[in-house]
Amino acid sequence: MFENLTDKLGGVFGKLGRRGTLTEKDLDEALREVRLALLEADVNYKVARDFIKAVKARGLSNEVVRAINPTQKIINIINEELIDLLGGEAPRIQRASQPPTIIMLVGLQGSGKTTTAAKIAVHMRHGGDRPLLVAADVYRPAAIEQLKQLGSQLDIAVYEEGQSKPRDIVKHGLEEAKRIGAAVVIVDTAGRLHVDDVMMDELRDLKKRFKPHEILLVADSMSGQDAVSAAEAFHDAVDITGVVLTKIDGDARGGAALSIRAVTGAPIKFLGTGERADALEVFHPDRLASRILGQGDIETLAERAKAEFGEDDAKTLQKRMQDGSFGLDDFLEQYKRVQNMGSISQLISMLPGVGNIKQQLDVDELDDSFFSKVEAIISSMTPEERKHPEIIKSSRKRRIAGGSGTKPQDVNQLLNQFKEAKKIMKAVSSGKIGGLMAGARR
Ligand SMILES: Nc1nc2c(ncn2[C@@H]2O[C@H](COP(=O)(O)OP(=O)(O)O)[C@@H](O)[C@H]2O)c(=O)[nH]1
Ligand SMILES: [Mg+2]
Repeated sequence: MFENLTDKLGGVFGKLGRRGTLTEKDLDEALREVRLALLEADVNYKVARDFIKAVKARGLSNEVVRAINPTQKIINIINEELIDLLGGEAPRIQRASQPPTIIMLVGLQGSGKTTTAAKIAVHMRHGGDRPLLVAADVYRPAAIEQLKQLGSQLDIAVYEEGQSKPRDIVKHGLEEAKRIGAAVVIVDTAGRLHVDDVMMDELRDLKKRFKPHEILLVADSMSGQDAVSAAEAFHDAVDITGVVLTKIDGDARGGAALSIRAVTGAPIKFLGTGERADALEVFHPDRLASRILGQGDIETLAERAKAEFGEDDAKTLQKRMQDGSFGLDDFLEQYKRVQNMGSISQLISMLPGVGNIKQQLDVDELDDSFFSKVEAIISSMTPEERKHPEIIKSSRKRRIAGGSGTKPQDVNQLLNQFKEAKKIMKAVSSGKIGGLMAGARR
């Protein structure tokens, strides 16, 4: 989502990097470009102005003038200010001293409340708490149905009583939570297309009656400055305790995401990164800042790898890589798992320094069609061929290409990639390249 901003900032830093020393004029010029990049990314203008002011004040201080590498120092300052803008490390979900913990989700229609309610329920269950979803969006029957469906898909209890009063639904929902021993109650409320008084009154009423431990604003980061003004309105009405930014997997410019925290003062707690129920990330400002500055996010990548591969699998895999018994079957399976970790373009953007080469890689090309081709080719091989790809010579290549609806060149390419991949695996698993795997197993 922050690609353009990352590119622009990379350009500014690149220019600065060519200078030996940094004058005030250089700094002004660079910061002017940073400000433009922020505005172009749709960052609220006041937020951008204050940000530049803060960076400049520190940039003119001794810490920079005396630095051995002033450009690096400026990048570090921008990094720190970005983390600050994003709100420092966010506190976790506030717990009730007496369960259940009540989490109320608020936000405009379509922002992703219902989806996020289910995601948070999954997240809490993962942490060992039994969740209950409460359907308090009573204005659209489809909304209740949607929550019920998510609940049954994910095997999470849902409390609903059709279109009665939200305050009654929540009251009975809490009784239900006690009955079934749910430690967390997540209330999905009604949203409107625009901020309106009736909706806000209803939310105020729910807040007064039930005193939720968390009131999370669900904000669609694709909707730009509208999301920022809606956030202000919700904050004025119910004092939100945190923000969930959804749809950051989209290609919006991302500035809203950077502004909401500054405008409301409420911490960002989660990021929604896709439609699936597991597409929720705990928000870490330092990681996002690092991603924005083109320095990647190895920590998130490693966490996802760990979640997808698990510790035991990783060990088995490592062994097979080391002793060379890793075949194309394994290759295909790993491919599929990597796909589960997120889209290739998402994963690539988490690698440090990849911003620069991203244009050269036709990343979109790498996504779905690439995977289905790989899958088709491998499926057309015999088990023997998968285990010992070196036996695949030209006549076998032609047969496989025919069977998978591809060209012999495609088969060739895959075999070469596999050979390269195997070399890398061997190096990684024998500890020559330790970083990523070690991270994944932490
Ligand atoms: N790509 C993407 N889509 C999302 C995300 N969160 C929600 N959505 C989609 O946004 C649409 C509206 O979501 P919904 O939960 O019904 O919004 P609500 O009206 O606020 O309850 C649905 O199509 C969701 O699948 C996200 O993080 N990424
Ligand atoms: Mg909804």
